[in-house]
Amino acid sequence: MTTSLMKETRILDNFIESLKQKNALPEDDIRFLCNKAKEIFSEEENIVNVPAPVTICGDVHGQFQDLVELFRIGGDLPETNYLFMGDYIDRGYYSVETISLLLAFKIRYKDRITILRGNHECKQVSQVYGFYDECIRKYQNPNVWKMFCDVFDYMPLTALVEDQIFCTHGGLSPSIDTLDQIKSLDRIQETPHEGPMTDLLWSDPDDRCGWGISIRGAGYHFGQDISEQWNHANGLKLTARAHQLVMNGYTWTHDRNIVTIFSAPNYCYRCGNDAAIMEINEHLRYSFLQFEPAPQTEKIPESEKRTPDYFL
Ligand SMILES: [Mn+2]
Repeated sequence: MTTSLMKETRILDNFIESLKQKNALPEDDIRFLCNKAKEIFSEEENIVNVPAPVTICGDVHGQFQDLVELFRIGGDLPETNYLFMGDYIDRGYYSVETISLLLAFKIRYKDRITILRGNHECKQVSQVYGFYDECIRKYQNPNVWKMFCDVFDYMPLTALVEDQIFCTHGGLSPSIDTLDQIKSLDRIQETPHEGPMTDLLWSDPDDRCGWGISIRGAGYHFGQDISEQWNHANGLKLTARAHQLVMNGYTWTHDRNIVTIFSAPNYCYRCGNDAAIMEINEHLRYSFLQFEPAPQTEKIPESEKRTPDYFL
């Protein structure tokens, strides 16, 4: 290992240790993290090929103690490989620490952790749902928020586990029939208001057949016929996604063509739901690990608890 790499490894290990103690990093350290993360993300394709075994995770939403609990339940990096499907920020009280730790892990063990973009990882949403205010509260200026938002534009949109499990934050798109169409999207940009990239981050499965307008204001509803056709046409066993609160932490829909995984227990510190992660072993067999909220070491003030918005 070269001296500079050894130095970088030491710096990152220190960041990770400090973050695990729930200390937000100074602005200069965040700049270092963001620059490195951008370099790594920009080398990744729109569809990241992920080997099994891997543990697939859904929304985290700034619930930092619960993310630490997730790693305790699921196993530490780099011994356990992880695939996160977006929505690291907003809602919870510790978005800065959450996204910092995930980026530090990405830089330290880039082949062991895949980090996809969620619909919250953009300026427009994170300005309104908590991340912006948290950055101002912790740093007294918007620099850190801007740096993170810049990184969000580089995050990959989807992943493919062993060519058989397709993963994305929201769901499918009427403009996308094949995986090849995702590969050709120009993703390095702010999430647009509409179009294929937006649909991947915003859509939801629905009981009704075909495509429907989403009440979220972006993306679409898609029925079981769409999911079956998508998985069949692309040789997939399953499509995994996050994006919706589910009380058990995971739920099957569309005759097991779709699985939803949600990894923020007691979402918004008040929904009373379990969280789950999905372990995929080397034979592509899956099992779910459910977990409850980590004990809060400090009380979240009522004023900081946000009302859950099931549409985002
Ligand atoms: Mn979401």
